[in-house]
Amino acid sequence: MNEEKKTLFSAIQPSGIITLGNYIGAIRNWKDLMDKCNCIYALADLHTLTVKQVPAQLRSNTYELAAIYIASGIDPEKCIFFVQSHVGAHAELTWILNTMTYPGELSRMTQFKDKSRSHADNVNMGLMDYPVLMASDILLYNADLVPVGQDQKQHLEITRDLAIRFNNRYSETFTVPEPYISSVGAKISSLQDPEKKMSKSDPNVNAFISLNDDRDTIIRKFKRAVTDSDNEIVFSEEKPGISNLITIYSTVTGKSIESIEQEFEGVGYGDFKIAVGESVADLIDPIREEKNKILKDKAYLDSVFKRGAEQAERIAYRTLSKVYRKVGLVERKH
Ligand code: ATP
Ligand code: LTN
Repeated sequence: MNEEKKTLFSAIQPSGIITLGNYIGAIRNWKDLMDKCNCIYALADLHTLTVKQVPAQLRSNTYELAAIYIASGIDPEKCIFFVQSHVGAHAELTWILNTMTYPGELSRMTQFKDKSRSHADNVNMGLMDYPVLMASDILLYNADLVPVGQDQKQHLEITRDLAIRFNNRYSETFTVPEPYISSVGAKISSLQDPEKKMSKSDPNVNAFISLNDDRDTIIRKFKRAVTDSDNEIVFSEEKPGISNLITIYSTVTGKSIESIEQEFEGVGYGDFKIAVGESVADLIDPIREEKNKILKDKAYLDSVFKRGAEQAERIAYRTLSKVYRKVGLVERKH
């Protein structure tokens, strides 16, 4: 780790095949930050257990997500890249932080409320405790920056509160992290309900573009995307459907919103939707093909996980033993 560079931590849950929203809101920025920061990227598999998972599916989603990270340009030689459950310190720090977190802080979280509604048959303690595990992920590495989409901002606030609370109670220990949320693309909406975020666990497959979708599927989903009644390609809060498509097109092509409005002046929604679909397919096709190649070599992925866990563990356990000492637990002698 280069001491002069800032440390950055982020993670995605292997809870399904990732969407265009995850790519634009998270992974795309990770790549750009790799040369500027010491980057640590995790596969947050423990977080996925907060909702019911099919065990074999979870395992295969974890390999899929790892292959997608690499196919998207996250080079495991240039960052620390690991599976959360391989480093025990994450669960251990969660216990300590749980003793300083209040139920009221967790029960008011938007994600908890949303998921309690969508998984009403399984509102478990882990679902409520999700942000504390996330805080542990970040604080173990003393991350300065955490690149995430808009939906995770609240969880970053709890993380900051817990870091400050611990530092005040036991003396300076944790770095208080800053969220890094890009101005465009931090919230990509569902293609079927622009008021909702695009989510990989949406039961309606037409609501999201998955990184496994082929060109025809992508274009078909964009053609079916819900838009507003007028036919003008203009970005506006009153037109969330078309504005979402403009945001996607802008982030994927690098063109500004104004230049897109000019380019498509007088063009109907139908043609614009095809243009957005084509541009997204151009982005996703090579990533999907590369991902499928990488996936064939499980031994390679296992070796990446092994090395990443060793690197992460060294940092994480250094922080955890400091925490254990500060709260008064007796040190284990080796
Ligand atoms: P799930 O549907 O299983 O809850 P998710 O699709 O919301 O999952 P996460 O694994 O929770 O995805 O999020 C991974 C990253 O992607 C986070 O940084 C999150 O902020 C970002 N992200 C998720 N959805 C979007 C979206 N619609 N737009 C932009 N960023 C997003
Ligand atoms: N909760 C995150 C995934 C996640 C994460 C993290 C993100 C788990 N641990 C630490 C940033 C830092 C989500 O995006 N749903």
